[in-house]
Amino acid sequence: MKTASLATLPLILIACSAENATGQNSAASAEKPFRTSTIADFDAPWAMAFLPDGRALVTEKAGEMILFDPKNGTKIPVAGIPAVDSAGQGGLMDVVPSPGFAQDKAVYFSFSEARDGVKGVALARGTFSQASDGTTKLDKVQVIFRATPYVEGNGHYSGRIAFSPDGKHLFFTNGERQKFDPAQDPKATLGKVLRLNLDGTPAAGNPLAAKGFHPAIWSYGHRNLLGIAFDRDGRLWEQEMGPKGGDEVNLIKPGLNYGYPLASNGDHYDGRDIPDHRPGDGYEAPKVWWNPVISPGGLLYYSGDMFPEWKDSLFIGGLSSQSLVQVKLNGESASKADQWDMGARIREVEQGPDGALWLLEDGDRGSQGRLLKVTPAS
Ligand SMILES: [Ca+2]
Ligand SMILES: [Ca+2]
Repeated sequence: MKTASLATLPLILIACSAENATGQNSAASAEKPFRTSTIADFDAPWAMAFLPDGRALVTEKAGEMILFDPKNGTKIPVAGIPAVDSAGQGGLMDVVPSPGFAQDKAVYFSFSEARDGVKGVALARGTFSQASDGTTKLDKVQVIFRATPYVEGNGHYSGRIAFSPDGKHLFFTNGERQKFDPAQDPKATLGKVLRLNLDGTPAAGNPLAAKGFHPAIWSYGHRNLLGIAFDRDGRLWEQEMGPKGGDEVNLIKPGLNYGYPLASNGDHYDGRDIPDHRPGDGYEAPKVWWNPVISPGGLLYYSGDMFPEWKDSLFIGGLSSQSLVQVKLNGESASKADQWDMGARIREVEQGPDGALWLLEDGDRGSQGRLLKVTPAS
């Protein structure tokens, strides 16, 4: 016995080194505190959300919603999604189940649409059901809110959805559609965070309605808002794609003006200057900003147990930066933490029921649209 184990020991060591040299744990990924597993492949996915039973709804930009079961990899198309205008940045966008999904089976989703020659982002709601043969659909689909106004162009729709922690309100983001000034226009919902009732009507008590603003507006002066998330204390965090050199994470408070296009730590892509944020300018400055930009595509507030060291952090999917970005929160302040190279444009970050992190790659510019699961390295 003793002789045999001594003789095999060098071989075992050699085998281990070879596996490390050629396997998935490359030198670069070995620095990460997590391992990344490829779970599925989608066609230009945009968003995902877990249902209470552990399955997930995934949207694809061209207009498909898919019920995905991580246990067995089954994909079932969800019927009943209206026609979407999938051009440029537009398409089928966010999907989030109702806070009361276990009882009401309601699913909220956003998409871009063309009407009378102009385009905008719409918020819709339908009732989820699955027949005994497995087919799945949304019934009674209704558009419950439309951005104001619809304009020409295919950019900066935003369209992210988040429910308040008490489940009574829906926050919805409307991008400024690459038109700049609507972000400061009190009558337009473009470039705004909106607070709605669950039926899509403007919530009572919104902070600027009495001043003549559109009654849905909660905060303004935003550009392209591709993530909103509540933290454990009920604070609302938002990320937006800023202009050149001005990506932001903001703490959203009611009635405040976040400055775009009058203040930004970045500048216009055509080279025109935008005054930087400075104390006393009347605009809310970002808590964290990036130059060069990361191109934030999706935002998650991490509350799971699988990565205890990640608690009270925001995670951002980076598009042009092809990265997963961590921002640590401490009360009302935020600071940059890690930024890991993922080798693909990351569009969406979600937390699974067990606290694993799930990522969706964007399907554009060489990225494949894979669904990735992130779990601890050891
Ligand atoms: Ca999501
Ligand atoms: Ca500037």
